[in-house]
Amino acid sequence: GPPYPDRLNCGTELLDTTAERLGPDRPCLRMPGGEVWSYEDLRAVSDRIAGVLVDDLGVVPGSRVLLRGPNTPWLVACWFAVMKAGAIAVTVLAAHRPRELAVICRIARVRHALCDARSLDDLEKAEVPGLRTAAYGGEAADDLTRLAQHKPDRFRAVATSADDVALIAFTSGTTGTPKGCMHFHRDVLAIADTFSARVLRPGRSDVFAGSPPLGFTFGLGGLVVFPLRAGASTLLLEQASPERLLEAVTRHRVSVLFTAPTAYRTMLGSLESGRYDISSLRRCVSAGENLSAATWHAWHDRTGIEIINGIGATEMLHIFISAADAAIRPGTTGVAVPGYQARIVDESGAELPDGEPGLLAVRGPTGCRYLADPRQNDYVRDGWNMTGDTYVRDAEGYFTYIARADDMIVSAGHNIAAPEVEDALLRHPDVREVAVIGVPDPHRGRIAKAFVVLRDGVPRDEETVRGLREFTKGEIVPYKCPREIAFLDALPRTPTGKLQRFRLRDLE
Ligand code: 3SK
Repeated sequence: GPPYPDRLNCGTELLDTTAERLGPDRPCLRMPGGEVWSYEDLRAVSDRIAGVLVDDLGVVPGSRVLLRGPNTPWLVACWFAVMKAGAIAVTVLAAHRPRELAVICRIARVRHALCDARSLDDLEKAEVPGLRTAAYGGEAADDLTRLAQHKPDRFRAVATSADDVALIAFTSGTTGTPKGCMHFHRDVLAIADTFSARVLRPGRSDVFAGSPPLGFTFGLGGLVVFPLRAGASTLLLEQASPERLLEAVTRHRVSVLFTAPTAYRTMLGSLESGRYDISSLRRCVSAGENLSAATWHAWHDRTGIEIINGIGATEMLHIFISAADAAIRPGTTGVAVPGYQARIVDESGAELPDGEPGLLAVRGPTGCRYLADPRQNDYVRDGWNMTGDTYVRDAEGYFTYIARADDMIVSAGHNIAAPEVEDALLRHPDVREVAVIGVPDPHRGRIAKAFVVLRDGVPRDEETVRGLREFTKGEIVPYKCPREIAFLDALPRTPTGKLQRFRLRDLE
Protein backbone atom coordinates (compact mmCIF):
# COMPACT_ATOMS: atom_id res chain seq x y z
CA GLY A 1 0.00 0.00 0.00
CA PRO A 2 1.00 3.65 -0.06
CA PRO A 3 3.80 4.52 2.35
CA TYR A 4 2.50 6.16 5.52
CA PRO A 5 4.59 7.89 8.19
CA ASP A 6 5.39 5.80 11.29
CA ARG A 7 3.31 8.16 13.41
CA LEU A 8 -0.16 8.34 11.97
CA ASN A 9 -3.57 9.08 13.43
CA CYS A 10 -6.27 8.33 10.87
CA GLY A 11 -8.69 10.62 12.73
CA THR A 12 -6.59 13.77 12.38
CA GLU A 13 -5.46 12.74 8.93
CA LEU A 14 -9.00 12.37 7.58
CA LEU A 15 -10.55 15.30 9.37
CA ASP A 16 -8.13 18.00 10.53
CA THR A 17 -5.83 17.70 7.54
CA THR A 18 -8.75 17.89 5.10
CA ALA A 19 -10.23 20.88 6.95
CA GLU A 20 -6.89 22.70 6.76
CA ARG A 21 -6.35 21.80 3.13
CA LEU A 22 -9.80 22.68 1.81
CA GLY A 23 -10.94 25.35 4.26
CA PRO A 24 -12.97 24.90 7.42
CA ASP A 25 -16.36 25.77 5.97
CA ARG A 26 -16.49 22.95 3.48
CA PRO A 27 -19.67 20.89 3.89
CA CYS A 28 -18.93 17.55 5.48
CA LEU A 29 -21.98 15.88 7.02
CA ARG A 30 -25.50 16.35 5.70
CA MET A 31 -28.72 15.40 7.42
CA PRO A 32 -32.03 14.51 5.78
CA GLY A 33 -33.67 17.66 7.22
CA GLY A 34 -31.15 19.88 5.40
CA GLU A 35 -28.80 20.64 8.32
CA VAL A 36 -25.10 20.61 7.39
CA TRP A 37 -21.95 20.22 9.52
CA SER A 38 -18.80 21.67 8.01
CA TYR A 39 -15.42 19.96 8.34
CA GLU A 40 -14.63 22.49 11.06
CA ASP A 41 -17.91 21.73 12.92
CA LEU A 42 -17.08 18.03 12.94
CA ARG A 43 -13.50 18.67 13.99
CA ALA A 44 -14.58 20.85 16.92
CA VAL A 45 -17.33 18.48 18.16
CA SER A 46 -15.03 15.44 17.93
CA ASP A 47 -12.30 17.31 19.82
CA ARG A 48 -14.76 18.20 22.58
CA ILE A 49 -15.93 14.58 22.82
CA ALA A 50 -12.29 13.45 23.01
CA GLY A 51 -11.97 15.79 26.01
CA VAL A 52 -14.91 14.04 27.71
CA LEU A 53 -13.46 10.61 26.93
CA VAL A 54 -10.14 11.41 28.57
CA ASP A 55 -11.18 13.73 31.45
CA ASP A 56 -14.53 12.29 32.49
CA LEU A 57 -14.52 8.66 31.38
CA GLY A 58 -10.87 7.79 32.01
CA VAL A 59 -10.14 6.61 28.49
CA VAL A 60 -6.44 6.07 27.75
CA PRO A 61 -4.67 5.06 24.52
CA GLY A 62 -5.62 1.46 23.77
CA SER A 63 -8.95 1.58 25.68
CA ARG A 64 -11.68 -0.18 23.75
CA VAL A 65 -14.71 2.07 23.29
CA LEU A 66 -17.99 0.62 22.06
CA LEU A 67 -19.85 2.85 19.58
CA ARG A 68 -23.52 2.24 19.05
CA GLY A 69 -26.28 4.14 17.31
CA PRO A 70 -27.93 4.87 13.99
CA ASN A 71 -25.96 6.74 11.31
CA THR A 72 -25.88 10.32 12.64
CA PRO A 73 -23.31 13.16 12.82
CA TRP A 74 -22.85 12.44 16.53
CA LEU A 75 -21.91 8.84 15.84
CA VAL A 76 -19.33 10.06 13.32
CA ALA A 77 -18.01 12.65 15.80
CA CYS A 78 -17.70 9.94 18.49
CA TRP A 79 -15.74 7.73 16.08
CA PHE A 80 -13.29 10.56 15.40
CA ALA A 81 -13.03 11.34 19.12
CA VAL A 82 -12.04 7.74 19.83
CA MET A 83 -9.37 7.92 17.11
CA LYS A 84 -7.99 11.20 18.44
CA ALA A 85 -7.85 9.84 21.98
CA GLY A 86 -5.70 6.98 20.66
CA ALA A 87 -8.38 4.53 21.78
CA ILE A 88 -9.92 1.66 19.80
CA ALA A 89 -13.40 1.90 18.32
CA VAL A 90 -15.44 -1.25 18.75
CA THR A 91 -18.06 -0.76 16.10
CA VAL A 92 -21.36 -2.57 16.56
CA LEU A 93 -24.74 -2.42 14.89
CA ALA A 94 -27.91 -0.97 16.33
CA ALA A 95 -29.39 -4.36 15.42
CA HIS A 96 -27.07 -6.30 17.77
CA ARG A 97 -29.11 -7.84 20.60
CA PRO A 98 -28.08 -7.58 24.30
CA ARG A 99 -26.74 -11.13 24.33
CA GLU A 100 -24.53 -10.42 21.28
CA LEU A 101 -23.38 -7.11 22.79
CA ALA A 102 -22.36 -8.92 25.96
CA VAL A 103 -20.28 -11.43 23.96
CA ILE A 104 -18.63 -8.68 21.89
CA CYS A 105 -17.79 -6.64 25.00
CA ARG A 106 -16.30 -9.70 26.67
CA ILE A 107 -14.16 -10.64 23.67
CA ALA A 108 -12.97 -7.07 23.08
CA ARG A 109 -12.63 -6.22 26.80
CA VAL A 110 -14.78 -3.17 26.36
CA ARG A 111 -14.92 -0.86 29.42
CA HIS A 112 -16.31 2.29 27.78
CA ALA A 113 -19.23 3.02 25.51
CA LEU A 114 -20.62 5.98 23.60
CA CYS A 115 -24.20 5.27 22.72
CA ASP A 116 -27.14 7.02 21.06
CA ALA A 117 -29.66 7.61 23.87
CA ARG A 118 -32.29 5.80 21.79
CA SER A 119 -30.18 2.61 21.72
CA LEU A 120 -29.26 2.66 25.40
CA ASP A 121 -31.81 0.13 26.68
CA ASP A 122 -30.25 -2.85 24.91
CA LEU A 123 -26.78 -1.87 26.04
CA GLU A 124 -27.94 -1.69 29.65
CA LYS A 125 -29.60 -5.09 29.26
CA ALA A 126 -26.25 -6.52 28.14
CA GLU A 127 -24.98 -5.91 31.74
CA VAL A 128 -21.36 -5.43 30.72
CA PRO A 129 -19.20 -5.52 33.89
CA GLY A 130 -17.57 -2.19 34.77
CA LEU A 131 -18.86 -0.41 31.66
CA ARG A 132 -18.72 3.39 31.75
CA THR A 133 -21.25 4.71 29.26
CA ALA A 134 -21.97 8.19 27.96
CA ALA A 135 -25.17 8.59 25.96
CA TYR A 136 -25.71 11.31 23.38
CA GLY A 137 -28.82 12.96 21.98
CA GLY A 138 -30.89 12.43 25.14
CA GLU A 139 -32.39 14.57 27.89
CA ALA A 140 -30.17 13.56 30.84
CA ALA A 141 -28.05 16.18 32.63
CA ASP A 142 -24.93 14.08 32.06
CA ASP A 143 -25.70 13.57 28.37
CA LEU A 144 -22.53 13.58 26.26
CA THR A 145 -23.96 16.45 24.23
CA ARG A 146 -23.93 18.64 27.38
CA LEU A 147 -20.64 17.37 28.80
CA ALA A 148 -18.94 18.11 25.50
CA GLN A 149 -20.12 21.73 25.53
CA HIS A 150 -17.88 22.37 28.54
CA LYS A 151 -14.73 21.06 26.90
CA PRO A 152 -12.24 23.05 24.82
CA ASP A 153 -12.82 22.77 21.09
CA ARG A 154 -9.18 21.78 20.53
CA PHE A 155 -7.85 18.41 21.66
CA ARG A 156 -4.24 17.41 21.21
CA ALA A 157 -4.65 14.13 19.37
CA VAL A 158 -2.55 11.17 20.49
CA ALA A 159 0.33 10.57 18.08
CA THR A 160 -0.57 6.97 17.41
CA SER A 161 1.67 4.64 15.47
CA ALA A 162 0.48 3.72 11.97
CA ASP A 163 0.36 0.14 13.28
CA ASP A 164 -1.70 0.86 16.39
CA VAL A 165 -5.13 -0.76 16.33
CA ALA A 166 -7.78 1.83 15.42
CA LEU A 167 -10.86 -0.35 15.33
CA ILE A 168 -12.19 -3.79 16.06
CA ALA A 169 -14.99 -4.72 13.69
CA PHE A 170 -17.11 -7.73 14.52
CA THR A 171 -18.29 -10.08 11.83
CA SER A 172 -21.92 -10.80 12.47
CA GLY A 173 -21.16 -14.15 10.88
CA THR A 174 -23.34 -16.10 8.52
CA THR A 175 -22.46 -19.02 10.80
CA GLY A 176 -20.68 -19.24 14.17
CA THR A 177 -19.75 -16.99 17.07
CA PRO A 178 -18.59 -13.39 16.50
CA LYS A 179 -14.98 -12.69 15.62
CA GLY A 180 -13.34 -9.32 16.21
CA CYS A 181 -11.24 -8.06 13.28
CA MET A 182 -8.50 -5.63 14.28
CA HIS A 183 -7.51 -2.89 11.85
CA PHE A 184 -4.68 -0.37 12.17
CA HIS A 185 -4.71 3.40 11.63
CA ARG A 186 -2.90 2.89 8.33
CA ASP A 187 -5.53 0.36 7.19
CA VAL A 188 -8.25 3.00 7.47
CA LEU A 189 -6.35 5.24 5.06
CA ALA A 190 -5.32 2.32 2.87
CA ILE A 191 -8.92 1.48 1.91
CA ALA A 192 -9.42 5.10 0.82
CA ASP A 193 -6.14 5.14 -1.09
CA THR A 194 -6.82 1.85 -2.91
CA PHE A 195 -10.47 1.08 -3.74
CA SER A 196 -11.75 4.62 -3.34
CA ALA A 197 -8.89 6.57 -4.95
CA ARG A 198 -8.16 4.06 -7.71
CA VAL A 199 -11.56 2.59 -8.60
CA LEU A 200 -14.30 4.87 -7.31
CA ARG A 201 -12.34 8.11 -7.84
CA PRO A 202 -14.65 10.56 -6.04
CA GLY A 203 -14.29 14.34 -6.29
CA ARG A 204 -14.80 17.18 -3.80
CA SER A 205 -18.24 18.03 -5.07
CA ASP A 206 -19.58 14.50 -4.63
CA VAL A 207 -22.40 13.83 -2.17
CA PHE A 208 -22.23 10.30 -0.74
CA ALA A 209 -25.14 8.33 0.72
CA GLY A 210 -26.09 4.73 1.28
CA SER A 211 -27.74 2.11 3.41
CA PRO A 212 -25.00 0.31 5.37
CA PRO A 213 -24.71 1.16 9.07
CA LEU A 214 -21.41 2.71 10.17
CA GLY A 215 -20.96 -0.30 12.46
CA PHE A 216 -20.41 -2.36 9.29
CA THR A 217 -17.09 -1.56 7.64
CA PHE A 218 -18.82 -1.32 4.25
CA GLY A 219 -20.63 1.73 5.69
CA LEU A 220 -17.68 3.15 7.64
CA GLY A 221 -15.61 3.18 4.46
CA GLY A 222 -18.26 4.22 1.97
CA LEU A 223 -20.02 6.83 4.09
CA VAL A 224 -17.20 8.31 6.22
CA VAL A 225 -13.65 7.38 5.22
CA PHE A 226 -14.00 7.72 1.43
CA PRO A 227 -15.92 11.01 1.33
CA LEU A 228 -13.68 12.66 3.93
CA ARG A 229 -10.46 11.50 2.29
CA ALA A 230 -11.77 13.11 -0.92
CA GLY A 231 -12.97 16.35 0.75
CA ALA A 232 -16.54 15.47 -0.30
CA SER A 233 -19.71 15.45 1.82
CA THR A 234 -21.87 12.60 3.04
CA LEU A 235 -25.57 12.38 3.76
CA LEU A 236 -26.28 10.36 6.91
CA LEU A 237 -29.57 8.48 6.90
CA GLU A 238 -30.96 6.86 10.01
CA GLN A 239 -33.57 5.05 7.96
CA ALA A 240 -32.19 3.76 4.70
CA SER A 241 -34.81 1.54 3.10
CA PRO A 242 -34.63 1.52 -0.72
CA GLU A 243 -37.53 4.04 -0.83
CA ARG A 244 -35.72 6.36 1.59
CA LEU A 245 -32.56 6.09 -0.48
CA LEU A 246 -34.43 7.18 -3.59
CA GLU A 247 -36.07 10.05 -1.70
CA ALA A 248 -32.65 11.11 -0.38
CA VAL A 249 -31.03 10.97 -3.82
CA THR A 250 -33.86 13.10 -5.20
CA ARG A 251 -33.84 15.74 -2.43
CA HIS A 252 -30.12 16.03 -1.76
CA ARG A 253 -28.70 15.48 -5.25
CA VAL A 254 -26.70 12.45 -4.07
CA SER A 255 -23.98 11.50 -6.58
CA VAL A 256 -22.34 8.40 -5.01
CA LEU A 257 -24.49 5.59 -3.65
CA PHE A 258 -23.40 2.58 -1.55
CA THR A 259 -25.82 -0.27 -1.09
CA ALA A 260 -26.38 -3.99 -1.67
CA PRO A 261 -27.82 -5.87 -4.68
CA THR A 262 -31.21 -6.48 -3.03
CA ALA A 263 -31.69 -2.72 -2.60
CA TYR A 264 -30.86 -2.08 -6.26
CA ARG A 265 -33.50 -4.62 -7.25
CA THR A 266 -36.11 -3.10 -4.94
CA MET A 267 -35.27 0.44 -6.10
CA LEU A 268 -35.90 -0.64 -9.69
CA GLY A 269 -39.48 -1.48 -8.76
CA SER A 270 -39.93 1.83 -6.89
CA LEU A 271 -38.58 3.88 -9.79
CA GLU A 272 -41.64 2.84 -11.79
CA SER A 273 -43.75 5.30 -9.79
CA GLY A 274 -41.98 8.16 -11.59
CA ARG A 275 -41.75 10.06 -8.26
CA TYR A 276 -37.96 10.17 -8.10
CA ASP A 277 -35.33 12.21 -9.87
CA ILE A 278 -32.03 10.37 -9.68
CA SER A 279 -30.27 12.36 -12.39
CA SER A 280 -27.60 13.48 -9.84
CA LEU A 281 -26.31 9.90 -9.39
CA ARG A 282 -23.00 9.18 -11.10
CA ARG A 283 -21.53 6.30 -9.08
CA CYS A 284 -23.43 3.30 -7.68
CA VAL A 285 -21.45 0.78 -5.64
CA SER A 286 -22.74 -2.70 -4.85
CA ALA A 287 -21.16 -5.07 -2.34
CA GLY A 288 -22.15 -7.28 0.55
CA GLU A 289 -23.49 -9.98 -1.74
CA ASN A 290 -22.93 -11.04 -5.31
CA LEU A 291 -24.48 -8.76 -7.94
CA SER A 292 -25.93 -10.78 -10.80
CA ALA A 293 -25.52 -9.75 -14.43
CA ALA A 294 -29.33 -9.56 -14.64
CA THR A 295 -29.52 -6.93 -11.88
CA TRP A 296 -26.57 -5.00 -13.34
CA HIS A 297 -28.27 -4.84 -16.77
CA ALA A 298 -31.70 -4.03 -15.37
CA TRP A 299 -30.25 -1.07 -13.41
CA HIS A 300 -28.22 0.05 -16.42
CA ASP A 301 -31.22 -0.17 -18.79
CA ARG A 302 -33.39 1.84 -16.41
CA THR A 303 -30.87 4.47 -15.22
CA GLY A 304 -27.94 4.45 -17.65
CA ILE A 305 -25.59 3.93 -14.65
CA GLU A 306 -22.99 1.16 -14.65
CA ILE A 307 -22.90 -0.30 -11.12
CA ILE A 308 -19.43 -0.69 -9.63
CA ASN A 309 -19.57 -4.20 -8.22
CA GLY A 310 -17.13 -5.25 -5.50
CA ILE A 311 -16.30 -7.89 -2.94
CA GLY A 312 -15.14 -6.86 0.51
CA ALA A 313 -14.95 -8.49 3.90
CA THR A 314 -14.87 -7.29 7.48
CA GLU A 315 -11.55 -9.17 7.73
CA MET A 316 -10.13 -7.10 4.83
CA LEU A 317 -11.85 -3.90 6.04
CA HIS A 318 -13.23 -3.05 2.59
CA ILE A 319 -13.38 -3.88 -1.12
CA PHE A 320 -10.43 -5.71 -2.71
CA ILE A 321 -11.82 -6.86 -6.09
CA SER A 322 -13.81 -4.45 -8.24
CA ALA A 323 -13.93 -2.53 -11.53
CA ALA A 324 -15.34 0.77 -12.78
CA ASP A 325 -16.19 2.44 -16.08
CA ALA A 326 -14.78 0.80 -19.21
CA ALA A 327 -13.17 -1.95 -17.12
CA ILE A 328 -16.57 -3.27 -15.96
CA ARG A 329 -17.66 -6.70 -17.19
CA PRO A 330 -21.21 -7.32 -15.99
CA GLY A 331 -21.61 -10.63 -14.16
CA THR A 332 -18.02 -10.51 -12.89
CA THR A 333 -16.86 -8.88 -9.65
CA GLY A 334 -13.92 -7.27 -11.47
CA VAL A 335 -10.15 -7.43 -11.05
CA ALA A 336 -7.89 -7.12 -8.00
CA VAL A 337 -8.01 -3.52 -6.74
CA PRO A 338 -4.60 -1.82 -7.29
CA GLY A 339 -2.51 -2.62 -4.20
CA TYR A 340 -4.14 -6.06 -3.73
CA GLN A 341 -3.34 -9.43 -5.27
CA ALA A 342 -5.92 -12.16 -5.71
CA ARG A 343 -5.71 -15.75 -6.94
CA ILE A 344 -7.60 -19.02 -7.00
CA VAL A 345 -6.23 -21.94 -5.02
CA ASP A 346 -7.20 -25.50 -4.11
CA GLU A 347 -7.71 -26.83 -0.58
CA SER A 348 -3.94 -27.27 -0.14
CA GLY A 349 -3.26 -23.63 -1.13
CA ALA A 350 -1.80 -24.47 -4.56
CA GLU A 351 -2.68 -21.95 -7.27
CA LEU A 352 -5.17 -23.19 -9.88
CA PRO A 353 -5.07 -22.34 -13.58
CA ASP A 354 -7.39 -19.69 -15.03
CA GLY A 355 -10.83 -21.06 -15.78
CA GLU A 356 -10.78 -23.57 -12.95
CA PRO A 357 -13.05 -22.79 -9.99
CA GLY A 358 -11.48 -22.81 -6.54
CA LEU A 359 -11.03 -20.86 -3.34
CA LEU A 360 -10.44 -17.11 -3.47
CA ALA A 361 -7.18 -16.01 -1.79
CA VAL A 362 -6.22 -12.36 -1.41
CA ARG A 363 -3.48 -10.22 0.11
CA GLY A 364 -2.72 -6.53 0.21
CA PRO A 365 -2.30 -3.55 2.52
CA THR A 366 -5.18 -4.70 4.76
CA GLY A 367 -5.81 -8.20 6.06
CA CYS A 368 -7.30 -10.39 8.73
CA ARG A 369 -6.14 -10.11 12.32
CA TYR A 370 -8.72 -11.75 14.54
CA LEU A 371 -8.55 -10.71 18.14
CA ALA A 372 -7.44 -13.73 20.17
CA ASP A 373 -9.16 -16.30 17.99
CA PRO A 374 -7.64 -19.55 16.69
CA ARG A 375 -9.78 -19.24 13.56
CA GLN A 376 -7.05 -16.80 12.44
CA ASN A 377 -5.13 -19.85 11.20
CA ASP A 378 -8.02 -20.89 8.96
CA TYR A 379 -8.48 -17.43 7.49
CA VAL A 380 -4.84 -16.58 6.79
CA ARG A 381 -2.78 -19.31 5.14
CA ASP A 382 0.78 -18.62 3.98
CA GLY A 383 0.03 -14.90 4.16
CA TRP A 384 -3.08 -15.19 1.94
CA ASN A 385 -6.52 -14.32 3.27
CA MET A 386 -9.00 -17.10 2.51
CA THR A 387 -12.34 -15.35 2.15
CA GLY A 388 -14.45 -18.52 2.05
CA ASP A 389 -15.75 -17.80 -1.46
CA THR A 390 -15.55 -20.04 -4.52
CA TYR A 391 -14.53 -17.99 -7.54
CA VAL A 392 -13.10 -18.50 -11.01
CA ARG A 393 -10.55 -16.21 -12.70
CA ASP A 394 -10.29 -15.75 -16.46
CA ALA A 395 -7.16 -15.13 -18.53
CA GLU A 396 -7.60 -11.37 -18.24
CA GLY A 397 -7.67 -11.43 -14.46
CA TYR A 398 -11.45 -11.03 -14.03
CA PHE A 399 -12.97 -12.81 -11.05
CA THR A 400 -16.45 -14.34 -11.26
CA TYR A 401 -18.31 -15.40 -8.15
CA ILE A 402 -19.58 -18.95 -7.98
CA ALA A 403 -20.68 -19.49 -4.37
CA ARG A 404 -19.63 -19.27 -0.78
CA ALA A 405 -17.32 -22.24 -0.48
CA ASP A 406 -19.83 -23.98 1.79
CA ASP A 407 -22.75 -23.27 -0.57
CA MET A 408 -21.84 -25.84 -3.21
CA ILE A 409 -24.46 -28.58 -3.43
CA VAL A 410 -23.31 -32.01 -4.58
CA SER A 411 -26.31 -33.78 -6.12
CA ALA A 412 -25.98 -37.21 -7.76
CA GLY A 413 -22.32 -36.45 -8.41
CA HIS A 414 -22.98 -33.03 -9.96
CA ASN A 415 -21.76 -29.76 -8.45
CA ILE A 416 -24.50 -27.17 -8.15
CA ALA A 417 -23.63 -23.64 -7.06
CA ALA A 418 -26.59 -22.30 -5.09
CA PRO A 419 -26.21 -18.72 -6.45
CA GLU A 420 -26.49 -19.89 -10.06
CA VAL A 421 -29.88 -21.46 -9.32
CA GLU A 422 -30.90 -18.33 -7.41
CA ASP A 423 -29.96 -16.08 -10.35
CA ALA A 424 -32.07 -18.21 -12.67
CA LEU A 425 -35.13 -17.95 -10.41
CA LEU A 426 -34.59 -14.21 -9.90
CA ARG A 427 -35.07 -13.70 -13.61
CA HIS A 428 -38.70 -14.80 -13.18
CA PRO A 429 -40.95 -11.74 -12.81
CA ASP A 430 -42.91 -13.20 -9.85
CA VAL A 431 -39.78 -13.75 -7.73
CA ARG A 432 -38.68 -11.00 -5.36
CA GLU A 433 -36.00 -12.87 -3.43
CA VAL A 434 -34.74 -16.42 -3.37
CA ALA A 435 -32.26 -18.63 -1.56
CA VAL A 436 -31.25 -22.15 -2.51
CA ILE A 437 -29.79 -24.80 -0.20
CA GLY A 438 -28.95 -28.50 -0.48
CA VAL A 439 -31.28 -30.84 1.42
CA PRO A 440 -30.80 -34.59 1.97
CA ASP A 441 -32.31 -36.95 -0.59
CA PRO A 442 -32.27 -40.76 -0.45
CA HIS A 443 -31.43 -41.17 -4.15
CA ARG A 444 -29.21 -38.23 -5.01
CA GLY A 445 -27.47 -37.60 -1.72
CA ARG A 446 -28.64 -33.99 -1.81
CA ILE A 447 -31.01 -31.97 -3.96
CA ALA A 448 -31.39 -28.24 -4.49
CA LYS A 449 -34.31 -26.69 -2.63
CA ALA A 450 -35.40 -23.09 -3.30
CA PHE A 451 -36.99 -20.79 -0.73
CA VAL A 452 -38.82 -18.10 -2.67
CA VAL A 453 -40.25 -14.75 -1.59
CA LEU A 454 -42.93 -13.92 -4.17
CA ARG A 455 -43.96 -10.48 -5.33
CA ASP A 456 -47.09 -9.10 -3.67
CA GLY A 457 -50.28 -10.72 -4.91
CA VAL A 458 -48.73 -13.83 -6.50
CA PRO A 459 -50.53 -16.93 -5.14
CA ARG A 460 -48.47 -19.44 -3.17
CA ASP A 461 -49.89 -22.48 -4.90
CA GLU A 462 -48.95 -25.52 -6.93
CA GLU A 463 -49.45 -23.68 -10.17
CA THR A 464 -46.86 -21.07 -9.21
CA VAL A 465 -44.47 -23.87 -8.22
CA ARG A 466 -45.01 -25.54 -11.60
CA GLY A 467 -44.48 -22.24 -13.41
CA LEU A 468 -41.20 -21.61 -11.58
CA ARG A 469 -39.99 -25.16 -12.33
CA GLU A 470 -40.76 -24.80 -16.03
CA PHE A 471 -39.08 -21.42 -16.11
CA THR A 472 -35.81 -22.60 -14.52
CA LYS A 473 -35.65 -25.52 -16.95
CA GLY A 474 -35.44 -22.95 -19.73
CA GLU A 475 -32.65 -21.07 -17.93
CA ILE A 476 -30.21 -23.68 -16.58
CA VAL A 477 -29.38 -27.35 -17.19
CA PRO A 478 -32.09 -29.56 -15.68
CA TYR A 479 -29.85 -31.24 -13.08
CA LYS A 480 -29.34 -27.82 -11.45
CA CYS A 481 -33.06 -27.00 -11.26
CA PRO A 482 -34.56 -26.95 -7.75
CA ARG A 483 -36.40 -30.19 -7.05
CA GLU A 484 -38.30 -28.59 -4.19
CA ILE A 485 -39.69 -25.07 -3.91
CA ALA A 486 -41.11 -23.51 -0.74
CA PHE A 487 -42.46 -20.02 -0.10
CA LEU A 488 -41.43 -17.63 2.69
CA ASP A 489 -42.48 -14.10 3.72
CA ALA A 490 -38.84 -13.02 4.01
CA LEU A 491 -35.38 -14.59 3.93
CA PRO A 492 -33.35 -14.89 7.16
CA ARG A 493 -30.54 -12.33 7.07
CA THR A 494 -27.78 -11.06 9.34
CA PRO A 495 -28.10 -7.50 10.67
CA THR A 496 -25.95 -6.39 7.73
CA GLY A 497 -28.27 -8.04 5.24
CA LYS A 498 -26.36 -11.21 4.43
CA LEU A 499 -28.32 -14.33 3.80
CA GLN A 500 -28.11 -16.89 6.61
CA ARG A 501 -28.42 -20.18 4.80
CA PHE A 502 -27.87 -22.13 8.01
CA ARG A 503 -31.19 -20.81 9.30
CA LEU A 504 -32.88 -22.19 6.20
CA ARG A 505 -31.19 -25.51 6.89
CA ASP A 506 -32.65 -25.32 10.41
CA LEU A 507 -36.14 -25.04 8.87
CA GLU A 508 -35.68 -28.48 7.35
O1 3SK B 1 -18.64 -7.99 4.16
C1 3SK B 1 -18.81 -7.38 3.11
O2 3SK B 1 -19.58 -7.86 2.31
C2 3SK B 1 -18.15 -6.08 2.78
C3 3SK B 1 -18.30 -5.61 1.53
C4 3SK B 1 -17.69 -4.43 1.17
C5 3SK B 1 -16.93 -3.73 2.05
C6 3SK B 1 -16.81 -4.18 3.30
C7 3SK B 1 -17.41 -5.36 3.68
C8 3SK B 1 -17.23 -5.80 5.09
